[in-house]
Amino acid sequence: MRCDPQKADRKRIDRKRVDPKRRVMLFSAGALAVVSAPVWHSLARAAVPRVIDIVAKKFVFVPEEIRVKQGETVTLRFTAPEVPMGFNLADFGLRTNIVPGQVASLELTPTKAGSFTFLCDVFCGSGHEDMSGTLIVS
Ligand SMILES: [Cu+2]
Repeated sequence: MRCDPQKADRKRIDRKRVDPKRRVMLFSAGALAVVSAPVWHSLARAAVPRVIDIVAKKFVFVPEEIRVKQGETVTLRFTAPEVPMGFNLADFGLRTNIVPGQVASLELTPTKAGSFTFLCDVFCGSGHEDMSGTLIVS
């Protein structure tokens, strides 16, 4: 491909024709995008709650102990590989059924610190009464 000297001159002239105000605006927009990128990145990360996977098995929740910070939003994600179960965290008014083959989710933002008991509230067999765990909010 040959370089057309007239075309190159035209390009040079076009570049000089860009309004200086527009050039400042474009530069400012670019600078703002670069400067704000880390802020947007951290906001996007903060908006996605931490996921805590909980498996409800006969007759235990795995893990039995969940630790979260007060004010931290987390997603509790449940599965039950064997039989239908329930999850009940009465202190925060949260409960769900956990059905084999499905994933149940609850969002939790603890507003108070302490140690709270959660339990299975769907009869699942001879060990059902002892099926509980602890949420520790610090
Ligand atoms: Cu049960």
